[in-house]
Amino acid sequence: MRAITVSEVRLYPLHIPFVEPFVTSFGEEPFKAGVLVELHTTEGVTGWGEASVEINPGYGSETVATGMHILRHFLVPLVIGKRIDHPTQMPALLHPVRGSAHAKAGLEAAVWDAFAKANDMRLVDVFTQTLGDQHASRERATVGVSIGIMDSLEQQLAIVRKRVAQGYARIKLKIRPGWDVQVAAAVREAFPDILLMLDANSAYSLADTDHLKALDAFNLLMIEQPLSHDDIHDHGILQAALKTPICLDESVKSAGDLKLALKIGALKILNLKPARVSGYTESLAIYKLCAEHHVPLWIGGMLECGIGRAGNVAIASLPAVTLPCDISATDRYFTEDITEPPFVLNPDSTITVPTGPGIGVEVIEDRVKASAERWAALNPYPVG
Ligand code: OSB
Ligand code: MG
Repeated sequence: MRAITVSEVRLYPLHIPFVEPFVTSFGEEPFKAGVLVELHTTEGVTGWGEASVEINPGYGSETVATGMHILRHFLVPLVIGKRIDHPTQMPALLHPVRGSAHAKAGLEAAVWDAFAKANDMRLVDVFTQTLGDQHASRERATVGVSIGIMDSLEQQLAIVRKRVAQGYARIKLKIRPGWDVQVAAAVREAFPDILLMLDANSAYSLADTDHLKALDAFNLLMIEQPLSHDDIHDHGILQAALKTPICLDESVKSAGDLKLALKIGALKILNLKPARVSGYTESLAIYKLCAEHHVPLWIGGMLECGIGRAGNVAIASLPAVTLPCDISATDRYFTEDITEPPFVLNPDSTITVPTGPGIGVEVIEDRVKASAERWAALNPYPVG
């Protein structure tokens, strides 16, 4: 494999309007934010990565400002001038910086893309080469859709109807106290046969155990992250009381967290997001653990633009990803993405892995610049 040497890294704050607002138990995402990483190498290849930092320190604690700060002043200097023989060296290179998983994942993704392009390979084929031939891409990922909290049950049912008609393989509803049992009951009654799951984004505690038990009546595929983002222990206690399988999202930030959660029975299913676990190298380690231990696995999303989405589709196409993923078609999020072509939903509820080298989608530079300007014009805080 051909090594790459990093010569320059440019950062852009991201701002893309959503087609519909996205509300979770910790608030509303008014537009898609993030930091884009453009990485140049001395060999003349350009790689792109997306750091899924958010406007507020809600889901993942990192913001656009912390992402820009940590990348510019701490992470990027660790790779400038470095020769990288393989992208799996990235966690060791970035080791001096603790935390900042989303920022690290953005930079690591740009390195994977550049490395794949330097070797004229698709990103997914570099993943397979790293994992072993038995993990060849299925060329498409089976996908569902994540639906935000709505103002009324009627609106919620209407959007579920629309997404089911579009052909999504699984419906995920965001819940929070006051918007949970009655919503699950209404959607299950209207759609008796769909694959249905809920995502609480840490909105409950063990004191809600009896209330959450009521959800066992609705034949749910799983409930995602009911308890605190940093509490694996209590999920073990809750899982023992619930029939509905618990899926962890926020609580699993590394392969080590997953080993602990498996050992104490804190989950039956894993949502793997490359952004949450610091990047693709740790993601592949977690993927391998799930394959070895037969843990049902799916790939989650952070409402990514096409850059992050392409990487998510690539991982989601690997054979040990056994459940529908939170990767929807581009038109579910944006009227115009910053990459082309858009991701579309196939009639069999799948999204196809792009065929070009690296992430396989074209980054439209004018749109990247326009997006950074929109952030600068509208941003809620300066990013320096
Ligand atoms: O908890 O899975 C989550 C989006 C942003 C932050 C956290 C989550 C989500 C989603 C959206 O559920 C999934 C998607 O990208 O479609
Ligand atoms: Mg989640």
